Amino acid sequence: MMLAWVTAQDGIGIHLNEGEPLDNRIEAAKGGDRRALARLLTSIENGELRFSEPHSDGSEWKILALTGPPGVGKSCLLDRMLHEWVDHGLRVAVLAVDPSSPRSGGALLGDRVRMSVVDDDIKKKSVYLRSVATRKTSGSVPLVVRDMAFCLLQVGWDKVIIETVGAGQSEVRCAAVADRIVLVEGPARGDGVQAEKAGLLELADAVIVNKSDLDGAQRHANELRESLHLGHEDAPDVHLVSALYGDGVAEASSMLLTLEQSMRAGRARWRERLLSHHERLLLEHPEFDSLLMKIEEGLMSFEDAYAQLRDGNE
Ligand SMILES: Nc1nc2c(ncn2[C@@H]2O[C@H](COP(=O)(O)OP(=O)(O)OP(=O)(O)O)[C@@H](O)[C@H]2O)c(=O)[nH]1
Ligand SMILES: [Mg+2]
Repeated sequence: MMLAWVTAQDGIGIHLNEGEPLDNRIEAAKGGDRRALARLLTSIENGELRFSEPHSDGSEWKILALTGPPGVGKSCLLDRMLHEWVDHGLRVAVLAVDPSSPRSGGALLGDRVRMSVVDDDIKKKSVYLRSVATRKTSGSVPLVVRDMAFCLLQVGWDKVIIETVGAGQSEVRCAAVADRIVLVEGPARGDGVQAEKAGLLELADAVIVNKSDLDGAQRHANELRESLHLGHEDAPDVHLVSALYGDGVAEASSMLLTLEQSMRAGRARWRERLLSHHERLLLEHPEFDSLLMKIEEGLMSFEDAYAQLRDGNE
C-alpha cells in the first residue's frame, strides 16, 4: 500500500491507488467538491494518506474536541452551536468519532440525533459532517482523527469540531489531538464525578453541564466546580446549558470561540499526544504482526520483540 504525505505546502503529484492525482483531489476539495473531500478523508481512514499540521499563527484555536459520557447531549448541543457559529460567518466541519459501542450500533452521525443545521439550505453550505468509523481504521485512531482534521483545515474549513464519547483511553486521546477540549456533562447520576476517573477533567479547558432543565444539573455543576478547584488555581469555568430549550447556548457558543487553553490541561494533553505517537510508531513497524506472532508462539521474548520494534523506529 502506498502512503502519501501532504504537507502545508502541498501540491505534490502523488497518485493514490485509484490513479487520480492527489493534488487534483485536493484542489477539488478546496473548491467545495464534497465528494473529493470525502474520498480524501477515506484515504486517511484507510491509512493511505497523511496530512501535516497547517500553518497557524496560534492566536485562535482550529480544532476543538467536545467530549463527555454517552447521551449527555453533545450532538444536540453541537447542533445548536453550529447554528450560532455559522451565523457568525464560520465554516465548521464536524468529525464524530463513532464510539463503536453497542449503544450506537456503529450508526452514522445523524442517525442518532438529526442535526437540524443541515436542514437549512443556506446554513448547510457552511457545515460538513463526517463520522469516523474507528473499527475500520488500522493504526492509531487518534492520529487518524488528527490527520482528518488537518485535511479539513487545509482544504479551507475554518474550524474542526471532534465529537467523541469520553469513555475509553482511545477516545481520551482523540480529544487530546484538539487545540481545546470541552467536557460536556449531564445532571448528577449519584456516582460522583466520573470524568475525574476517566482523566477527562484534567484535560478540559472548559466544562459544560447540559440538561439544565432537569433535576441534578445544578448539583452536578457544583460538584464539578468543587473537584476542579481542589488544588488548582486556573480551574476551567463550568457553564450550565439546556441544548433542548436553548438556555445558555448563545453564551456558551461565544465563550467557546474565544476559549483560551488552560495551562493545567496543556501538560496532560502533551502526555496523551506523546503516547499516541509512540503507539503509531509501534503499530506501523513493518515487523509488528510477525513479532506479535513470535511472542505468541513462544519463539521470542516480549522484551526482545519490544526492543526490536522500538529500535527499528529510531
Ligand atoms: N432534557 C434534556 N434532554 C436533552 C438535552 N440535550 C439533549 N437531550 C436529549 O439527550 C439525548 C441524547 O442526546 P445526544 O445529543 O444524542 O447525546 P450525545 O452525547 O451526543 O450522545 P452520544 O453521541 O451517543 O454519546 C437525546 O434524546 C436528546 O434529546 C437537554 O438539554 N435537556
Ligand atoms: Mg452524539
